[in-house]
Amino acid sequence: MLTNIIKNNNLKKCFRQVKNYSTIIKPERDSKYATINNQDINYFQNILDKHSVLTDPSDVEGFNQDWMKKYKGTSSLVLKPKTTEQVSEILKYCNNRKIAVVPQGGNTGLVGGSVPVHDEIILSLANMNKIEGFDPITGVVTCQSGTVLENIESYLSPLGYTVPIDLGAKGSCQIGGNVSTNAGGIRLLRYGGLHGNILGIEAVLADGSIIDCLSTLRKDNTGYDLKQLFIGSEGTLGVITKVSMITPPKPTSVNVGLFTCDSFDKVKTILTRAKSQLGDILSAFEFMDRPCIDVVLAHQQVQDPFDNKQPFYILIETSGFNETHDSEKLNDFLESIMNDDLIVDGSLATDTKNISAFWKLRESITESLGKEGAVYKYDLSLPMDQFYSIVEIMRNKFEGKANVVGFGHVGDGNLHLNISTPKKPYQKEIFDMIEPFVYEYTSSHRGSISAEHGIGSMKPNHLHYSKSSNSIHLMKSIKNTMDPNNILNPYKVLPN
Ligand code: FAD
Ligand code: 2HG
Ligand code: ZN
Repeated sequence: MLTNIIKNNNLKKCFRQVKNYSTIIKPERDSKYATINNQDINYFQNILDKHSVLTDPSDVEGFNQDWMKKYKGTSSLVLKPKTTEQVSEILKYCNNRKIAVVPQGGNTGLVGGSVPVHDEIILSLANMNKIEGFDPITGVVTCQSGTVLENIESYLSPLGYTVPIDLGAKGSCQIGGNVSTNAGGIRLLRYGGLHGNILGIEAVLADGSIIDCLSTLRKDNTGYDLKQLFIGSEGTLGVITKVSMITPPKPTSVNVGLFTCDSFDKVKTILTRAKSQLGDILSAFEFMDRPCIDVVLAHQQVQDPFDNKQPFYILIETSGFNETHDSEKLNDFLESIMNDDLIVDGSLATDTKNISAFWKLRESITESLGKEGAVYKYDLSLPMDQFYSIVEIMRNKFEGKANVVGFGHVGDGNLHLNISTPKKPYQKEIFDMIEPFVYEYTSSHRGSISAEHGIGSMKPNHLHYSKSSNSIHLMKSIKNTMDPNNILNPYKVLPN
C-alpha cells in the first residue's frame, strides 16, 4: 500500500496537466532540448533533398497526430531520409544540438509512441522502403525498415514464402515499426514472436554510430545478442534502418472456421482441443464477444454471420500443405466440439472470398470502434482463468455509461479490452473508472499491462505494474548508455 502511495505521488509530480483533463495529460517539455531554427533546417536540406524536409504545416500535420487521434504533437519538422548514412548524419547533428527526435514508421501504433509529445523532430522512415534481398534456400529476407509489411508479403507470396507476422494494420505499418514495438498479431500462435524471427538488425544510435547486427544466420552465439535490445524498444534506443527476417514457406491449404459459444468456459475448452487436435496446422485462434460484432455491423458492410446471437465468437484458422490431411484433422476436431456441445453455430470457409469475409469481422473491430467516439484501449496478457472476468467487471461498472468490448488473441492469452464512449475528447471521469483498477487487476494476476502494443506515451508511469523496480532501473541505465542525452523518443516507455 505504502509503495503505491509513494508511486502515485511521484506520478503527480512527473505528469503535470498541460490543458484541462478533458484531453490527454502530457509531461512538461524538458527545457534542455533545443528548438529548431533556420540553420538547422538548412543543415537538413543539405544532407537530404528538399522534398525530404517537410516544414509546411499542412504537410507536417498528419505526422503529428496518431492513428487513434488521441495523441498530438506540435512538431514543425519532418525528415524523410533514404539511406542509413543520412539517418546517421541526422542523429549525429541532433545529438550535438540536443534536438529531440521521434522515429516514425507507419504511424499505426496504439500507445502514442510514434508522434511527438511536444516539438520533437519527426524522423519518418517511409522513404527507406527497399527489399534488399531474399535467399530462397534459407528463406531469409532483408529489407530497409520503412518497408510496409503488406509489401513484403506481396513480394514473398509469388516466391512461395510468407511473412511470419500479420496484423490488421499490415497495409500501413512498416517492418521497422513492427520490430520496434515487437508487434504480435494473429500469427504469433503459429510462428512465434519477432524475438525469434528477426535474425538481424542494422540500427543507428543517438550519436549517429551505425550498429551492424544485420546477420542472416540462424545460429550465432558470439557474445550478447544486441539486436534483441532494439526489438520492442519503441524507438528509444536507436533508429532501426534494416532488418533481416526468417520467412516460412507459404501454406497452400488454408481453412477458416467461425463458431459461436454460449460461455467463455467453452471458448477455453475449444482452445485446449484446438491446440492438441489441430497441432501444427493451427495458425490462428481469435475471439470476439457479441458487442464487438455489433460494433462491426454498425460500421462495416458485413452481415451478421449467424441468425442466432451468442455471447462469444471464435475464429480458428488452419494452414498447412496437404489439403486431405488438413481436412481430416479439421473434421475430427469439428466433430469433437460439436458432439460435446461446445459450439452453438459454426461455419467453415475454404475459398479466399469467404476466408476474407470471416477475417474482416475480426480485423475491422479496431477501425469500427474508432468510429464510435473516444476509445480507451487496454492490451492485456492474462491467465485464462481471469481472462474474460475483467471485461465483465468493467461492463458492470460502466453499465449505461460506455460500451465495453473484449476480443483478441486468446490463443496467446492476449485480451484487448476496449471501452468506448460516443463523446470525444477523452474524459477524466472515464479514465478514473478504469485506471489504476485495470492495471492493478492485471498485476495482481501476474499479467502484463502491455501484451503487444508497447508502452509509448500511454503507460510509462504504469510500467511498474509489470516490471520490478530493479528491472526498470536496469532499463534506465541501458537507455542512458545508449542515448546519454535522451534525444530519442523522450517522455516515452520509461518513467521519469
Ligand atoms: P509506428 O506506429 O510508426 O511506431 C511505433 C513505435 O515504434 C514508435 O515508438 C516509434 O517511435 C517506433 N518506430 C517506428 N519505426 C521505427 C524505426 N524504424 N526505428 C526505431 N523506432 C521506430 N499491434 C500488434 O501488436 N498486434 C496487432 O494485431 C495489431 N493490430 C493493429 C490493427 C490496427 C487496425 C491498428 C491501427 C494497429 C494495430 N496494431 C497491432 C498496432 C500497430 O500496428 C503496431 O504496433 C505496429 O507494429 C506499428 O508499426 P508502425 O510502422 O505503424 O509504427
Ligand atoms: C488487434 O488485435 C489489434 O486487432 C488492435 O491489436 C487491438 O484495437 C485494439 O485494441
Ligand atoms: Zn492485437
